[in-house]
Amino acid sequence: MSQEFGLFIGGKWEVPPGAKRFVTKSPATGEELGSFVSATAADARRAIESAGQAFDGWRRTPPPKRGQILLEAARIFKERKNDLGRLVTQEMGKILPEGKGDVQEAIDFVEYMSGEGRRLLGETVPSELRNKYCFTLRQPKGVVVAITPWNFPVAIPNWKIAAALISGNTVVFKPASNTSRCGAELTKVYEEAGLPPGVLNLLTGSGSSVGKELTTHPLVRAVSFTGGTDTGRGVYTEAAQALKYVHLEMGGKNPQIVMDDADLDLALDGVLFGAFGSSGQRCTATSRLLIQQSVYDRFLDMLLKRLAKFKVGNPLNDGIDMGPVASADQEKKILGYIETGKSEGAKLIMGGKKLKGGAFDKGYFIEPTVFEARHGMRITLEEIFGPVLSVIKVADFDEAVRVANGVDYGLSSSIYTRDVNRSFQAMERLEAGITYINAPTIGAEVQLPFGGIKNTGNGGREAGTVAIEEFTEIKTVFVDFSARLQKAQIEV
Ligand code: UN1
Repeated sequence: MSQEFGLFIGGKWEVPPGAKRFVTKSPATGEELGSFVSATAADARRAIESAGQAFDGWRRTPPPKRGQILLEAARIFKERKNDLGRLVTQEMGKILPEGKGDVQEAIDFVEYMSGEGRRLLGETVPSELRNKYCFTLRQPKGVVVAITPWNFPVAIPNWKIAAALISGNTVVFKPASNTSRCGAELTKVYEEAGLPPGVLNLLTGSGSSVGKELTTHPLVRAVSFTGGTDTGRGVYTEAAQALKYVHLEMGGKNPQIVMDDADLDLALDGVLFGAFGSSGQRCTATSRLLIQQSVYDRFLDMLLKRLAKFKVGNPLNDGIDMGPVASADQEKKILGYIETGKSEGAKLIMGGKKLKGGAFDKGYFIEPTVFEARHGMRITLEEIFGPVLSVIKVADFDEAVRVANGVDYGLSSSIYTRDVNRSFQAMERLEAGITYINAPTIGAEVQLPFGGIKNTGNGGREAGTVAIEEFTEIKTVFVDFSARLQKAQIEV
């Protein structure tokens, strides 16, 4: 099914003369999925300029009309949900129900944002003077850049693109290289939905070739980035010099706490889904399991029994619990962390190896891995972004909160308890942008804000109605209909 794609600039798919190409491959089978242009800095400039030219027309398109185009895009996404879900699974490696879930999350958000076209609310505030109105308007920023990761190759680009478009911005979209096919297919959906030329532009290729242009070009007003902390820090620093608005969404080291009064079967289902869904490659993945000591042995035993039956294999097949990790780089990094865990004295109690033999040899498969660890070891502090869970024994609720908060990240968190007071204390005390009560650390819904504190981000939120804050400027308007000079603050 491999196919050749160009860049999408100014409403046209084009292959620049002399363009270099790269391919994407399934991390499960090695099958080639598409060939793409490695965009250069000059291509990035053209994409930004085309977005700049399209801006005036798009910003003047009434938001409800923009919403209609989004609704049409959502309809096409729905029509193609199975095919796109399959593509996500093939190109990124998450199991098929999760591949389709990725597309569903995009559909949900694009539909939600289409309605925002009839809101984009401002505020009306009284004036201190007579015959004067004061209110605010939301206006687009201009050309915005969306730099997106491979772990949600359809959902996350849409979180950014749909919020940016409904707000009246034009977009340059740069997906992660290894999920370029998903990036190209979703761009086609917007093209077919009737987006005017230049409103959405696609650049494929490596961030090192186009990154500088995307973060510093004078026409770019905002950069929205989801990905690793090191890359995010680089984007932030470079864009800061050019005074761009930057929104960052980065790592996590998300804890699931299991108290001794929890429904343990429910907590078990939660941690399996949270830690090993998408092979642990979510920013929201459960990477630490904090168990209260009185139920520690029992819960760990339940976990290991279930994991022993876990099926790892081709993510397109039925009955598979976990697919491969997304790339050779991912595999190397995760296996490296497993070695780190062993060498710092964590006890490996499940998995820990690359799977070999037969079909496994064509891909990057790692066993679901569990360590008994002590808080403070590197594997309990750093984001691994793979199927590796650190289990930590805690004496009581206070220690659970202290350990949960004892990391540099703060995206998601979860507690299983039947004690209603405890659950509210957890809501208040866990340092994270998201807290789940009796549910795993993954599974955010699009109508609520998504994002984290500490090194997870720089304060913004995606999804929910607040998503548009990232992509709008507030204009304050004063209308004086007194027909004379009125002076605020001045005594008369
Ligand atoms: C991410 O991991 O980068 O809550 C996003 C979740 C998904 C989104 C995750 N709805 O796990």
